[in-house]
Amino acid sequence: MRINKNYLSCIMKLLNSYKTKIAGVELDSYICNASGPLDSTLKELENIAKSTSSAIIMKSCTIEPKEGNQEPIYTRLPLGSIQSMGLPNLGYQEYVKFAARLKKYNKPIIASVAGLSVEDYQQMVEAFQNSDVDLIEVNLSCPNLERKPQVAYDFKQTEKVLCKISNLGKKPIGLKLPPYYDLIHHKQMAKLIEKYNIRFITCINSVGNALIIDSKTETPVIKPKRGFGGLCGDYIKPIALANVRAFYELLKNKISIFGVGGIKSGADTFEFLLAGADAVQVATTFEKEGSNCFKRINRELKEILRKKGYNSIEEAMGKLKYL
Ligand code: RRO
Repeated sequence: MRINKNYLSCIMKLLNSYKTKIAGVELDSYICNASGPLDSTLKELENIAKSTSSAIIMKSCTIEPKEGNQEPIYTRLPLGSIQSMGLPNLGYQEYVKFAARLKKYNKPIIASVAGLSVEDYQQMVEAFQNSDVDLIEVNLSCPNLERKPQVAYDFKQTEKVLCKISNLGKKPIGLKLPPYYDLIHHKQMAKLIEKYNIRFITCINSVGNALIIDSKTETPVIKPKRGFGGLCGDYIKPIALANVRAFYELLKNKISIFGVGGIKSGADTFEFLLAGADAVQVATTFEKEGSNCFKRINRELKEILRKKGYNSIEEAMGKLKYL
């Protein structure tokens, strides 16, 4: 009987060793999609639900449906992409309905809200607090709206939003943050995160207002904002890692961290794990490769962990060694 119990506990340990949690919500694996590509329609979200993405993260939404920016808005690059989608989405009420339809897949559902005003954020967070989603990611960092600066670069404006959204219900709230380049900014944001009981963060959104020029045509490669758009992929991985690490050092054990930016392999994922991410989101690689990428990256990560002698995700989390 005792042997059986031990055997059972070993099996359970093994099964749980690749699971993780974001703000107390269990994810079956370390890897899921990111809000952005291929997650705007119910069909796309069902495709994610049926894949091995460990969560279903929905496209950032606004109060009213939005068509997005004028084409061309997305260009693949040798090491990633540049895009200025302009928040194309069906309006938040559709995503509230989608959450109810997606519940049957028994996978955490994460809403993403991107208000055009403080009141918008409040209205949408309230609606998702009363919906079937498990977590609410508040996008404070879309770089692609004309005349709408990224909220999270303005700490006063950020506080106004947090003040309105932090007490609307029990579902954990997270913030999708832009890349910060100075350590004082991580500190300022960390203070607000603690003050308003933010339970998770997503680091980082695309690096905003990058410019890629095609020397043949002598033009930018995308049209909106005279070619200024969000840079994604390999180009931004070091910035994403630094942001994950900086917030991990400031807030470890207090919040969960999603890493995102340039994850295309198990090796990239392992770096985010060492930096302190509780899970990672995949955007550019998902757009390029489709939903099989989640399985492949997960397999590669498990292989790296096995080769290095780590028995679980937890064992390696945050364990960056210093020189
Ligand atoms: O839709 C977009 O243009 C977009 C959004 Br909402 C975002 O958060 N980040 C980004 O790079 N693009």
